[in-house]
Amino acid sequence: MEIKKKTILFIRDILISIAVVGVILASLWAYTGQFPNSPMVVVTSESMMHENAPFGKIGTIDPGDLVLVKSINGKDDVETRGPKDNPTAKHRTYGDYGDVIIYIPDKNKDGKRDRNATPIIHRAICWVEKNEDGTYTIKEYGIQNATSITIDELGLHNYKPPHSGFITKGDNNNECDQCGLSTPVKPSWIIGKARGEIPWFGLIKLMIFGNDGGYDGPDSVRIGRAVAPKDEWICLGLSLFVIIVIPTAWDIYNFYKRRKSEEFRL
Ligand SMILES: [Ca+2]
Ligand SMILES: [Ca+2]
Repeated sequence: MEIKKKTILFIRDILISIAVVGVILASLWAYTGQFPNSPMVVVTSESMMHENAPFGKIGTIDPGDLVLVKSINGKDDVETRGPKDNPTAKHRTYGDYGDVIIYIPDKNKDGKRDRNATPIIHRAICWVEKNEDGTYTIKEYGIQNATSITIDELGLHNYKPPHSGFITKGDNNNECDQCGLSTPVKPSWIIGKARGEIPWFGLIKLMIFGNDGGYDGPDSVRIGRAVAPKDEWICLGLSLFVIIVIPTAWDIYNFYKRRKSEEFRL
């Protein structure tokens, strides 16, 4: 083949690749409304894991998962779960009822989100309304005009939050975030709600950037700076094998086959 023709084909291939990536990115941004920020996040911790997850843990949020972050249009755009045994939400996401949200926490509890804090990805359980007279109302739990909040299953006892917001909780945690991680989550602190799941591939990022303390189960395996359950590593390895090794091997096979037939002709 002439060099000129080869060059044209090479440039064409590159342009097609760029176009494909561009279309994918554009549709992810269109869906999530996050432009120019990343439409996805990599999950680092075990706080949303479910014990009974199947091999590979598809359908729950685990270390190394990538999830889409869909912008919200205010408070009513988040569906809360409500009580564990009597959920108020109809739709299920990631192994339980209600929406999972990604938000910037208020760790020092001054009523403002801490801009430099690592975002938290946890389930929205209920909305606490701080009334004008200082009492609290939580519809999901049947609490009305109470002087303080006590909900055993969330670990809240005589809780008196400084403002209205969402009570949030990791599915794998015993207590809600408002027991220590953050004050109730104001809608403006929410980056988005979690949608979809690309399992395992976030581990590639975590191998470089790390997720210390992200997972400490008995089947934990550390590769590079990432620590995750063994089955996730196996699934990542198999996926990479299918995506990279098999097509490459096929190309090499064809290359030698062609050379053989050329030799034969000579
Ligand atoms: Ca998962
Ligand atoms: Ca703060």
